[in-house]
Amino acid sequence: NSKAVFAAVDIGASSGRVMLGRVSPTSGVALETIHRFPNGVVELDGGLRWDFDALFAEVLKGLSAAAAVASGNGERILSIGIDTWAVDYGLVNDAGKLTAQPYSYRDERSRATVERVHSAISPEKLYATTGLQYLQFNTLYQLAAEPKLDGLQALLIPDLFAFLLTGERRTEATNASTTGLFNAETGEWATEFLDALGLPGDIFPPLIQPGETVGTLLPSVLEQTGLPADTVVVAVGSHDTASAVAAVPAEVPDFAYISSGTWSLVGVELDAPVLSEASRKANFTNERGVDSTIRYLRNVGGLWLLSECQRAWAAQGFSQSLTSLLDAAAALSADGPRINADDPVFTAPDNMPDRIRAAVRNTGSVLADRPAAVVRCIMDSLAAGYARTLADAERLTGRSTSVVHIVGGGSQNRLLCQLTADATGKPVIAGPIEATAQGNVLVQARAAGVVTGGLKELRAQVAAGTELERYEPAGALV
Ligand code: LFR
Repeated sequence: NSKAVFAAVDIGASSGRVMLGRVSPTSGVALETIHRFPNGVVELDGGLRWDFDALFAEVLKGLSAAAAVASGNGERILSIGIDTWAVDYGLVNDAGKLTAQPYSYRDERSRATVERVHSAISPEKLYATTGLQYLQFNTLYQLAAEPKLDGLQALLIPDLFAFLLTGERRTEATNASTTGLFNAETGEWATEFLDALGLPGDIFPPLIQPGETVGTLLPSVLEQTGLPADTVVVAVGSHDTASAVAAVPAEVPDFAYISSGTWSLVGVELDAPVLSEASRKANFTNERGVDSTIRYLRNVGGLWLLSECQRAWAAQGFSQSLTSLLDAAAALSADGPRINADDPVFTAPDNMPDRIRAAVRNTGSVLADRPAAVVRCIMDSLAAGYARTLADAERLTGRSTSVVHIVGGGSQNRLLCQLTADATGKPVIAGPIEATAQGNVLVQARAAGVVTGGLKELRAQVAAGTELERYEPAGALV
């Protein structure tokens, strides 16, 4: 009668990890990182791509280490849940082979196809059905850039992992909602758009909901990992942001959230999509959350700006720890220059400090040539972007919010959290850092019957298991 544990595969744009999640029905999720590995876009075959083969090898390595740890503890891994970034996909042929390493959304090939897609389906019509914010790299624009799709199926990145582990082809619904080919109201594929764009009707496999079982592991996977034969892959909020939002430790209904990592996803949770023209013009998205909720949010720039600067500085031989950089930035004045952190000029990799300096110059200001000044500019700009986006969300939904939860890597950035409280005028509750993995594990635990309830109950589990930090806005009476 070994104790049940869950494996979470959580891969972001800069690193991936395989974790073991132990869930107690009263004190939340305890995560143990079993294997961590780097990720990043690579230049390959004339494009910016993900080295999927290398990632899959790391996942297998992590799962076999997890199997060894669990069996050493007398524990049993009941299931595996997988989440990654959204939008991107790999093309698989009839024989189940990946035809190329998947393109990254940071590749610019889809820029050229946007107009063609919009001449087949107007942006107004696209939004009224899908409710998806316009981003040049949304899946439909990427698919429109493919030279050939006959006989191929597109598997979104987490679904591609699940397929290689189980042999089952499915599209998990929260991630399907980022394709631009998914109906926000019905939760089904927008097949009329597939037709209008001349895409094969079965370009995506059938939908699966978080909590449903994808399948058991292939014999070759059992052999390579040493996992028990009854281990299953369970669909979770496979879009990392969906898992993160499911694990926002909110205790009041009128909360806003910021999932802060490579990107910052800023918004509120709704029961039904907002598909108005005003919402389209403000470029808010209606992506699916766990339990068919709507993640009403906008992509704001994120810590990508910072990590790309650090990469550039390290290449120039400048290496100051992030902590001391942030301390130096915190000591600078709050009225320095700002940029629009969401500007697509920051999407591609390389030369980030130069691009930020150029953006500041375009606003008529000057940015000092010191890393701390650049870091301060990024932090002020992100906090301003968060405040602006939150105000837009309140206006467009007609709801006010009383508290802002920051989850993900950015929740440990004290400067960013305080600046966000100051800019929004609302208290900020920071944590957990690993919200995505927590959401992943909790959906599996619920599917296994270890925890029960809706998102409210899952969130109470997160709150019970996390030390949260609270930031009051400057000038507030506390
Ligand atoms: C965050 C995220 C965002 C999505 C972006 C690209 O990791 O998943 O939600 O807009 O990556 O896929």
